[in-house]
Amino acid sequence: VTLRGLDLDDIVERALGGQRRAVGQLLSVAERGGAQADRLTATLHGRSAGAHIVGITGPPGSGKSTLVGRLAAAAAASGANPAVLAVDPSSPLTGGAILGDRIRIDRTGGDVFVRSIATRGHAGGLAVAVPGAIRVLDATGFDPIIVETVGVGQVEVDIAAMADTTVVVANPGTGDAVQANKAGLLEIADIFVVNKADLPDAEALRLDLERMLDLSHMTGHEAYRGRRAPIVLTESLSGTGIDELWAEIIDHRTLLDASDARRLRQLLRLRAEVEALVAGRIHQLTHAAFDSPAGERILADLASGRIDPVAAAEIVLDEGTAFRDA
Ligand SMILES: Nc1nc2c(ncn2[C@@H]2O[C@H](COP(=O)(O)OP(=O)(O)OP(=O)(O)O)[C@@H](O)[C@H]2O)c(=O)[nH]1
Ligand SMILES: [Mg+2]
Repeated sequence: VTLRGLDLDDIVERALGGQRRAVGQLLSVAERGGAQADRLTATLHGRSAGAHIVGITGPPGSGKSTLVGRLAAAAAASGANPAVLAVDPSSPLTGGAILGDRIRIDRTGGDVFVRSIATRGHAGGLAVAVPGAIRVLDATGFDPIIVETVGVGQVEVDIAAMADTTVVVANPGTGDAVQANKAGLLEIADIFVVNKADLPDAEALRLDLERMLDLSHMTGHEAYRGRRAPIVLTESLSGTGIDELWAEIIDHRTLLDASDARRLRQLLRLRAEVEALVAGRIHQLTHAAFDSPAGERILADLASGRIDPVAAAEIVLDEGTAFRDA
């Protein structure tokens, strides 16, 4: 199997040897999906170094990219080897925003490895492409892996499911606390960041968040009921509060490591990835079935009333592989 004329195994070897260009090529494979991505998964599964995965989510424009650039720089300064994955979960419309992200991050992140991935067009979507990309970065020695996603509905909850530590970003004077509450973000946040704390009412937002957390008893991932998510005030433009945020992330990591929670989260992640792979395959199988002569017969039988839709679904599930391979 080749990647633009290059051998995948060769690229894997060079990526494992630390060549960043090769890492980038593997990320492209994971992003595209398909047979090559499947082979990459088979090659890299079992080579996980157990990198800490930090998810950063929040509303558009809340300063996530600026924050992530600072955070990655702080991680690197402490001796870690961070990578940043900026996930574009949505439509071609936002495609341009990501390039902007990359430029901003590069400016503050120095030598940090930064990569944007778009998941439109990927058969398994975000739920397959992002774990694939994380697997590449983990196996090739990056730790922590910081995943930035624009907060658009369900996606941020999905990203939280992929992270060991989820950081939810909010801004003063925006009603973000109420929004976060409505979107179910209070439940998924392990750490809150009030970014743009240089703006008025940052302290008021902190109090709002504290009150909501106290009232709702929603304190981070389920395994941590009883721990109230810390709230860190940051000014990403100047870098104020970033060291404190990095310290809170390390604290949370230590907390996870001290219990079974880290392993449990890993199992949940793998399960979610397999579920997404199965869903993707069933999708493909169904299409293949109806594009085949047998599928046309099923449709004709449905139309004439010889079989009902439930029976047709059973036939596709039972014999779909044969249809596909025919
Ligand atoms: N005043 C102030 N502005 C900030 C701060 N952090 C970021 N900004 C500004 O907020 C704007 C958005 O910053 P980004 O880092 O692109 O925000 P984002 O959340 O990544 O945006 P999207 O990826 O488009 O959702 C930029 O103009 C930043 O300069 C801060 O701490 N204070
Ligand atoms: Mg951004």
